[in-house]
Amino acid sequence: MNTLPKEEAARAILARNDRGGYTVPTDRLYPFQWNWDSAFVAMGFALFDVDRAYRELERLIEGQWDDGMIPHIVFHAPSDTYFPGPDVWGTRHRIPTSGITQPPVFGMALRHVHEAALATGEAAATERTRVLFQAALRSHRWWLTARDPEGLGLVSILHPWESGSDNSPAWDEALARVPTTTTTTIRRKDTGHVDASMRPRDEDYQRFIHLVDTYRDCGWDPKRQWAAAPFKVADVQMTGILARATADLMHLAETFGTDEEKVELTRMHGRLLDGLSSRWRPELSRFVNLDLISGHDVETPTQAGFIPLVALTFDDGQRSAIVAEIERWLDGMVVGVPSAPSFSPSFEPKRYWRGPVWAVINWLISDGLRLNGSADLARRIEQSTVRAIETSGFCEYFDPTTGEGLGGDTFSWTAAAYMALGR
Ligand code: 2M8
Repeated sequence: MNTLPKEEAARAILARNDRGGYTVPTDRLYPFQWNWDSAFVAMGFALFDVDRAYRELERLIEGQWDDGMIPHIVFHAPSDTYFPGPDVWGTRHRIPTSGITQPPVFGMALRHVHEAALATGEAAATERTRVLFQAALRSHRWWLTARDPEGLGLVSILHPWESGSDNSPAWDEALARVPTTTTTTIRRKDTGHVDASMRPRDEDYQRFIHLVDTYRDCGWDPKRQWAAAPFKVADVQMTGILARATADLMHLAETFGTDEEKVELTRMHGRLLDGLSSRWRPELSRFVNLDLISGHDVETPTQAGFIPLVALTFDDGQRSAIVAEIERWLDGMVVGVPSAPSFSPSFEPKRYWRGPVWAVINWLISDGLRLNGSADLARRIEQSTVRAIETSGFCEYFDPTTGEGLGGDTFSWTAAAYMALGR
């Protein structure tokens, strides 16, 4: 295997962001353990240090709630460089955590780490995977009961932060219904670390915190939150990742699951694939979210519309349509896939999830393209991502029109993605 020109630098970033078995996304801007960041980081570690890869997942699970939810942030150690901290969330978990979740890449990462362990002969792998498999299964049960109580086969987010794509134009209409009033005093720290023009706006933060206040007032009880939520969107990115992670757990269940668990996972998987398939829109050549408050499709184009590639097997017609649509989004860009296409009125090439390119999103899209037999486009996306990182550094994200690196630097998931996509 060839060594990448910046492999050592990538490993050094993971070492530098290590806080004792878990990795912060980057120093100061994000000083805690984030859920899906850690899952990607674990897959990066699996390439050269399987023990450390397991450790990342094990430390994340220290924050898992009794009802199965894996929180979006685990506050292992105090820091005053991020808002909102544990006092705002008020979740009263034994280790302080936030009260919402994030995309369940965990199950994908677990299979990945387990297979790396088998390949390297990591002695304790079986027992470690067994424990983490149970944690993942409990979290998938939580997803389907707490976030699809109506049995749509689609899981919903109750907060844009859950999606991982905080200020995506996909949320604009639904978020506009959320009041800007808050009982918590907002003391943003992010704009002290990076330029405010790259971050969500103040009004977004007011609505984000209004939602936190609302759910904290529900005592973080999933049923009460579901009933009270002024923001509820069935998300195809989340459902696609959950369906794929469920398939990965089905694979692990062959070794680690009981017969009942195998049946349970197969049912979950079928339900999610049915729900996901119903969101394909042939006239748009992508999948669309469903706003459960208005009952309307969310047709705003964002990267989320392609993520179901990781879970579904497309027929030839669907595959060539989605490939052509992704190619249209790449047209004229230095690096793609943009989080919103340049032809969209919402496109802002430098502002967070409203246009920039994220290496981990490209990781998912290229993985899904490969699964669906489109290796050429997958390779093109991987190579342009690796090139952008080599040119501009291990930044949080990239301007698709110039390739410029933006947001935080020395970013953990960008380092992990570099090693994974460069191979
Ligand atoms: C960003 O989100 C956090 C809130 O979770 C923030 O802006 O404060 C998103 O890019 C999210 O996807 C990511 O997990 C997190 C840490 O990298 O930062």
